[in-house]
Amino acid sequence: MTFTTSLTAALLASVALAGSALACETTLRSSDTHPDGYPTVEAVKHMGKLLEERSAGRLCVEVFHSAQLGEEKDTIEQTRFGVIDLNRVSMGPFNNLIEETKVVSLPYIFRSVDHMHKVMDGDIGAEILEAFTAHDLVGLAFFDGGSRSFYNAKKPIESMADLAGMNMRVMQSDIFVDMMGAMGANATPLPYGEVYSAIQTGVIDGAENNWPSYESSGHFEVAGYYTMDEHLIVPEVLVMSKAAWDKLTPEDQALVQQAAKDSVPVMREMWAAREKASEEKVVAAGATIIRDIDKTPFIEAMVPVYEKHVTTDTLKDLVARIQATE
Ligand code: GTR
Repeated sequence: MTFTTSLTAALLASVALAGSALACETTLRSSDTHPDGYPTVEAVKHMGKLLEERSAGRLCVEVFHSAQLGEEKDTIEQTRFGVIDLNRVSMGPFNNLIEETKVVSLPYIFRSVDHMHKVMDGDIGAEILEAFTAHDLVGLAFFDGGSRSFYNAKKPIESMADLAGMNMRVMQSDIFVDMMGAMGANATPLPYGEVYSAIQTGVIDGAENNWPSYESSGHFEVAGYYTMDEHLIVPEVLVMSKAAWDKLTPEDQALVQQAAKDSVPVMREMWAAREKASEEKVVAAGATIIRDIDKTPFIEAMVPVYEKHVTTDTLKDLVARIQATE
C-alpha cells in the first residue's frame, strides 16, 4: 500500500467509525479490571460489535479496561446502582452478596475446565445467572477464567506445608479467606490493583491467579515461584445493571442477551490462546514453575471450608448436582 492509499484508508476508517458512533442511541459503558487486549476485554468488545451490527448501529458498547472505572468490588456496587451498565467480573467478589455464586468459588469443586463448561452451559449455570436478578443485576453470560494457582516471592511451594504462615492475597470473598486459612496460610483480601505493590513492598508474600492474570499484571516480575496446585476454577461473568436493562425494549434486551451469549465461544478461543502465550512469556522471563505436586492434601484440607459455606438446602443441592455432572 502506498502512503496515499493507506492514508485514504485510514481516513475512511475514521469517518466510518465516527458515523457509527454518531448513530449510537445507547452506548453501554462496560467495566473490566484487565488491560486492553486481555480476552475478557476483547470478548466484550466483540459482543459490542455484534450488538452494533444487529441493531443497525443503535446499540453500542464502550469497554473501560484497566480498572478505569474502579476495582471490582466498587464497580459491582456501581453497576447495581446503574452508574455502570455492563461489568465483566470474577464470580469471587459476588460471593458475599449472592449466595448461589459461592458454589462455583469452592476450591476443587470443578474437576476440570471441561467440567466447569458443562455445568455453566447447562441448567445450573442458568439458575446461577438468574440469581443475579434479585440483586439489581442481570446475568448475561459466563466467561473463562482458567484455573488459579499460588505464586509467591519467597520460595518454591512444593506441598501444603510450604504455605504455612505465608501471607497470601485473596479476592475479597470469605470463602477464599477460609480456604487460605485451611491451607495454613494467612489470607489478605485486597483489590487486584494493589497486589503488585503489596508483593513488592513485602506486605504480602504472594497471591494466586491464572496464567493470563499472573502475566498481564506483571506479578511474575515480583513473585517468581508459581505452583500449579489449581485450587480454583472460578468462572467469570458478564452482568448488566438492571436499571440499564429496564430502559431497553424487550427486542433490544434480546439482542443484548444474544450478543453476550455469542461472545462466549469467541472468548473461549481467545482464552485458550492467551493461557498458552502467558505461560510461555512468564517461563521465558525466568519464573520457576512447580508443576507436579500432589493435590490430594490440598483437596482434603477443604472439607471444613465446604462445611462452613455450604449450609443451605439450595447450596447443598447445587453442590451435589455439580459433583454429579459428568
Ligand atoms: C482475575 C479475574 C479478575 C479478578 C482478578 C483478581 O483472574 O479475571 O476478574 O477477579 O483475577 O484476582 O482479583
